[in-house]
Order: sequence, then structure tokens, then C-alpha cells
Amino acid sequence: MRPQYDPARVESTAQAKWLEDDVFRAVEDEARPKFYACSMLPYPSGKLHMGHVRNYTINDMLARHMRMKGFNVLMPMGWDAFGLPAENAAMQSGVSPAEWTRLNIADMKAQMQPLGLAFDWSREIATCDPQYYKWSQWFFLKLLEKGVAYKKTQTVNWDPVDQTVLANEQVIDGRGWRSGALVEQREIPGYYLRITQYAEELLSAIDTLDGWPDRVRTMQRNWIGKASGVRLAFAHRIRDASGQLIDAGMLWVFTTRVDTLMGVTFCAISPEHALSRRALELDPGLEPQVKACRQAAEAGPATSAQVKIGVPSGLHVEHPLTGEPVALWITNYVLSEYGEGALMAVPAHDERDFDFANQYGLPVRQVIACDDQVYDFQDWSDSHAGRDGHLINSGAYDGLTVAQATQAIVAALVERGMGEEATTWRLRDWGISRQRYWGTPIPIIRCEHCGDVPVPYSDLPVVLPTDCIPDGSANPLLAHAGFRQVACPRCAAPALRETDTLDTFVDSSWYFMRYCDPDSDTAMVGPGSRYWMAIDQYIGGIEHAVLHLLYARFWTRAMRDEGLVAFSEPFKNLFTQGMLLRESYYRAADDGSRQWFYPAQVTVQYDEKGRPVKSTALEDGLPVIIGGVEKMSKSKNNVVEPKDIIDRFGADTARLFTIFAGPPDQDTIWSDSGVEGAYRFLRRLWTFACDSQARDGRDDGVEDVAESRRVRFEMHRLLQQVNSDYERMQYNTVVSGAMKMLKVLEGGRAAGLQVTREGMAILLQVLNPVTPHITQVLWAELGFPGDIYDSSWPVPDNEALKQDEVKMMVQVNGKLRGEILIQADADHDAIRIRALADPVLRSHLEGASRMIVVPNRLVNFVI
Ligand code: ANZ
Ligand code: ZN
Repeated sequence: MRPQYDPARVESTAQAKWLEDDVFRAVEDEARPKFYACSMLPYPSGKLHMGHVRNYTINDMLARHMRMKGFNVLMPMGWDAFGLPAENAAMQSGVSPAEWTRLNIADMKAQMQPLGLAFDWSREIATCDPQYYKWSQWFFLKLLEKGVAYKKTQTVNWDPVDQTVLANEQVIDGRGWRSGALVEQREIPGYYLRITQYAEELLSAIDTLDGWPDRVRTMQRNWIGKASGVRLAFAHRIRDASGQLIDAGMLWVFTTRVDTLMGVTFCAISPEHALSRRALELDPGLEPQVKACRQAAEAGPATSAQVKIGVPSGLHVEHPLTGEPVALWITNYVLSEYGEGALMAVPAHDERDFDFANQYGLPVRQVIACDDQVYDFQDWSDSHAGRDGHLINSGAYDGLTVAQATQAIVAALVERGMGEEATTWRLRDWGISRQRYWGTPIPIIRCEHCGDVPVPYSDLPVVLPTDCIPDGSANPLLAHAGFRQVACPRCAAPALRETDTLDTFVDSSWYFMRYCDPDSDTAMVGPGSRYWMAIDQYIGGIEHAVLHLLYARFWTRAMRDEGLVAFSEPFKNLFTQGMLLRESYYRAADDGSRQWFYPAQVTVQYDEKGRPVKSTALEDGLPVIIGGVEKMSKSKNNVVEPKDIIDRFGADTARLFTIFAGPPDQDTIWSDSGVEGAYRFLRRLWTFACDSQARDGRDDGVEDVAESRRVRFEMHRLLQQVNSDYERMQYNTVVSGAMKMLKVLEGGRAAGLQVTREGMAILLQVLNPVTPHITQVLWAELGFPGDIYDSSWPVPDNEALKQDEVKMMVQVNGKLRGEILIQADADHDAIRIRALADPVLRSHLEGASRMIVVPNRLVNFVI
């Protein structure tokens, strides 16, 4: 054994073995319990960053740990290979998105390889592979047959200069990111998936996801946004140009607080509402203000913090209970897609209405009071919005509690035919058409005679041409004659292929099932998915907590209803890892821009608590602003390159540090000294192994029995702790547990040889999932049997955990009276007998009726 730890050598030795024995290929085996551990598939940006290292190490630890516990483990990897960045790169570099993506995948895979992750690469998929997206197309057609997929017009961001549709993130301050042109809203046709049909089920099943973080479950609930309330009508006599009453003379609104109906001081509608359009016809002078509302509404949902604007429409509606006229306002804060696209405003009890009323001087009428308190409404905090008051200023309803009033008012509305109980959802159907090139082609052919014709199943996949280089203007497929011009599958007349592609969220909604049957060309999913699914542990970032997870849950149900799978929830357990952060430093230029410094370019002074207080640049000694700890980002020059760390210290150190740095589910600050500490620990481990091997050779036979017992006790106690940390995925304390184990072994050199060897085996095994290379090589060097990654996970030995005798304090009525030596974990009777056997104690114990025991430490007799 070499006396020096040489990570490069160790790591290539270990990896050569995995490759040669194809160790991580997962094979279905009904006789063994399975464990499917999966990371959210990465976008092949080409650059592996430390965040990836952390995520995949977490995944890897789980997979290796479960394997050693006897599970048949699957840990696959693949690529979310469609999407906008490839098109942007193509514009800059002239390389086609297909080529760019292919190179990036190869690059990223090469950067992952040194990390020693136990992926089964034989199952690798890329979503841009026709063999994969063929099945997304196939399933889309199935959904279309069933009516779960359907077509309707949608509003999109249209760049009039580039003649292209823009994604929301490509619109910056209302202008196209490339052309700078003012973006228009256009209505164009697109395909939708009826996720709303599954809303109730998607919501109620959240309760069963007890392996998910609570905050993600809450985010899912909020996104689905079920609200129970009342739909009610304000009557009106507003007619359209042809003299017809608009909406049969009813303005419908949705409210969750019908008890506040007598507090309504105006009604509000969105600019898209039919009555808004009529108001504009009647008074064209409203146009500029309505347009401003429309633009403000498009800029984003009006949360209570956002500006609310509005204009009186000049129209009135009638209060359903009092018949009084109520002014109708057109505003930006009414969502056209929520509820009825209209609301009854109760400024006294709804904050959004309150802000708006204040701004436009509209009346505020309090109708709910607690303890008869009347509010002065200087600002919102003076008011009361709760449901625990009773009614005032509400005529016949005065004095009723909120619950009673709700019942009574609903009854009155129902009787008049002016209202009913109703449920509204925030969730909208999922628009899946993207007017982009680099995505899964939507398998539809547009025929002049037959309309939209589905591509016959036998003609799938519709292969995306890979020779296009987008230039930022219209979708290049429009000009691609070879792709676009086809014969209509129905009437054979010349027709045009759909050029829209599927939202990349479609690709990521079921890739994890495809890993189970990656090569099947006769079915979307097969026997593999029956064996492996559902995923036992899904791992990914909190940024996907809403859309990706919701879409995948929906898509899985749609597959279930097609008879393809037998389960509804794809992810039994979900782990959301934290981000890696690092300090950032900058100087502000006169134009407000920032010049970012690398941490290596500055010196920092810290206060006594270790907080950075002052920083100067090395190059000129002048001050630099401390930008705080931020997510690692290239633009802020605070990225750590995995390659640099691996080259200097090896992959085991990189893995060890990113795991040790903090709880894996929390954001963690990177520290260079931490990396060096991790490296030193591995060197110490190596040195200790060398020493113990040398000692093994001598087998001196000297053993201090008490010391042996102490070392075994400590090691098994730590093993107990580490095991429970593994179960909770508290991997950072797994590492600190292993560090303590090494200390115990180093300090216990007088223990017997067998005890040291046993301890060493435990230490190598618990560290193996974190640092698989060094532990594997040492395992072999020290002559332990078999391969460490197939050894069985160590269990604490109860014998070792028994402490022979412990000293217990004896109190009587809380006063210390003496102590006894007794077998550890003795029961109450044994403790009483031992205490009574002591002549001094016995004299104090007369009449003792009760005893309180703190195990192994203290007993208190109560007289
Ligand atoms: C009167 C009222 C009084 C309301 C009150 C609330 C409190 P949430 O609260 O999110 O569950 N609303 C209805 N339709 C809307 C639309 N299209 N755009 C914006 N807001 C709309 O949603 C229900 C409440 O949101 C409804 O109850 C309505 O305001 C408002 F003290 O009606 B409420
Ligand atoms: Zn046709």
C-alpha cells in the first residue's frame, strides 16, 4: 500500500473496476425489492457546475446506500434536450441546435464521469431523440382522440419586427428582447391539455404525498387554487349594438365572502369583459384608459403590492338585495381568466378593493364588526377582514355571525334566482403549443379540405429536421419545404404540416418512465415501468415545485386512464436540495452597472463573529463592495468549477465537501477552506489505514480489553447515529459521524486488532456512498472480502452498545443522597433493590412510594 494518498490513481482504479464489471447496470429482478432513485433531468447547457455535483452526489449516496442495504437499485440519467437556449446559441454561433445539443451532452457527460456517479448509462435518454419524442407524439394523439387535448385560440406575445412569438422571459419591459420592438398580444390557435378536468383529484391526492416536503405540497395546493364561494348576479339593462341585453342582463361575479354583500360599493370587470367592450363602444373616449388597464393587466397579475388602475365605465348594475345602482369600473386587477372575470368590491373587507377605493375616492362601507368596533379606515391595518365577527350596516342581516349571514344571504339569492354556491379554480388548462423550432413536432397536418388531421400512428415519429439554424425571426420550420409540405393523410391533397412544437414540460412529464423501458419501440412504457415505477426518491430543485411536478402528476394520470400504467402518483418521495452560494464582490460603475470580482481577486477582513466587514481588490488596494452570499453564477464571477476542485483534490474531496458543507435540503455557502479540510480528512483516513495495515502484519497480540470495549461501544453508537442520518437523508451529519469514527479509531490504538479492523470496516462502509473511490481501494487493500459496494450495510451490534455498569445518582425528594453502580439500562425493580442494599440509602428510603428514573443517570425516590 502506498503511504501517500493519491486521489487520481485511486479514482481511476476504482472506476476501471466499475466499468469492467458493468457494476451499475440495473436489471429487473422480481425476487428482489427495488429502489428507484432519480434526479430531475438536467438541461445540457454544456457546463457542469458545483450545484450539479451536489445534487448528483446526494442521489448517488442514496443509490449506493440502498444497494448495500440489499435493494435492486436504478439510478438513471438523461437530458432535457429541447428548448430555447439551443436556438439562442445557434443564432450566436451559427451551429445548429441539434449539433450544439449533441456536443453539449457529450461535454457534460465527460464532466460528470470523473465524479464516479453510479448511473446506469445504458438507459440514458435525450428528449430530442426521435425514439423518445415519438411516444410524446403518440400520446398526444391519444389525448386528442379522447378530447383531453383540444385546440383553441390563445393570446401570445408577438414581436412585430421579428415576426415571431416570444416566450414571457423574452419580453423585457414590454419589448422584444432582440428587436426592442413593442410586443403585441395576438390571438392565435394552439393546443391545450385539459388538466382542469383532473383538478379535484390532483388537489385531494396531495394529502397522500406524505413523502413530500410540506412547502411543496402547499405550493401545489395554492397553484391549483380551489376556492369555494358563491356565484351571484348583479342585474342590468345594458344592451349591445343590436339591442340585445348583454349576458341576458346579468353581471355574474364570484365571491368567497358573500356575507359582505351589503358592503359592496362598486363592481369591477376586466378590460376583456363583454361589458367593457360595450362601454368602449358607447364612449370611445375611454380607450386610452382602458388600454392602460389592459397593458397593466398583461404586465402581470395584480398582487396586493402591485399598482391598480381603473376607469369608471359609465355603466351601472343593480344590487341583488337592495336594488340600488352600483357603479361598474374597468380595472387591471380583475383577472379575466378567474371566476367570472368580474368581482363585487367590498373595500372595507378586501385589501385589493380597499387599495383601489382609496386611490379613486370610492366609498368604504363596513359591514363586519368584532365587539361592535367601528373602524376609521385610515389605512388597511385599521380594518378587519376576518370571519369571526358579526354583521352591521346590513339591514335584516344585522347581528348575525358571518356563518349565519352567509347561509341567510345564499338562501335569499337562491330564492331570487340570483346566485348559487360555486367553486372556482386558479388552475388553467395547459397550453402546450410553442411557436418554436427546437422541440417535439406536434403531429398534425393542416389540410384545406379536411381541416386539422392527426398524423396516422403508423407514420410516427414526425421527425424534426436537424438542419435548421434559427436566426431569431420566424420559426425556420415555416420555410422548410421538405418538412412542411406533405400530402393530406385523408384526401391526399397537398397539405401543410403543423410547425408548432410541444412545450418542453411535455418532454419532462414522463421521461422517468421511459428510463424503465428505454429501448422499447413497440410501446411507450412496458414491463420495466411495471417493475420500477413509482419513483421511490425523486430529487430536484425547488424551482420545479409547481409546474413540472404538477404536469408530471397530471400526465401520469392521463396515462393511467389510457391503461398504460396502474398508479397515479409518479413520485413517492420528493427531496428538494438547496443551492450552493458563495460570496460575491463588486464595484459599481457610474452607469449603474457592476464590475464583479472573483473571490481570489480580493482580500476580506472579518469581524470577531466571522462576518466580512471590509474588502479591497488585490490589484489596486481600493475598496470593493461585499455583494453578499449569492447563488453561484457566471455573471457574478463567484462560480467554482468542479474541474478545478477535482484536478487539485480529486472527486472524493469534491463530493465530501459539498455534502459536508450543510444540510442537503438547505442553501449552503461554499468555502475554500472547507474543501481543504475535506481533503485533509481523506488523507488522514489513508494514513490511518496504512498504519493499521502495518500493525496487522505484525499482529502483536497485545490488547487492552477495556479499551477494546470502549472503542466498540463508540463505533457502534456512532453507527447508530449515522444510520438514522442516512434514513433522513441528513447526509452532512453522516460525514461528521464518519469523522468522529476516525477519531475514535485513531485514539484507540490500544484496542485489539479485530476491534480496529471491525471499526475500519464500518467506517469505510458508511463513507462509501460519499467517497466511493478511496473507500473501495482501502477496502481491497485491507483485505476485506468482496467489493465494498456489494457488501451488506453494517448494523449496530447490541452487545457492543451495552455499557456494563453505570453510575446513577440517587435522590430522595429531589435531594442527593448517594449513588449506586448498576447494570446499564436496569429496570425499576433492579434499581430499587440495589438502592435498598446500600445501608446509608436504605435509611432515607423508608416510606418511598414512587420513583422517577432518568435512564443510566439518576433516580429520584418520592416519599
Ligand atoms: C368580495 C369579497 C369580500 C372578497 C371580502 C374577498 C374578501 P380568493 O380570495 O383568492 O380566494 N375575485 C373574484 N373574481 C375575481 C377575479 N376575476 N379577479 C380578481 N379577483 C377576483 O378569490 C376570491 C375573491 O377574489 C373573491 O371574493 C373576490 O373578492 C375576488 F371581504 O368578493 B371577494
Ligand atoms: Zn385532406
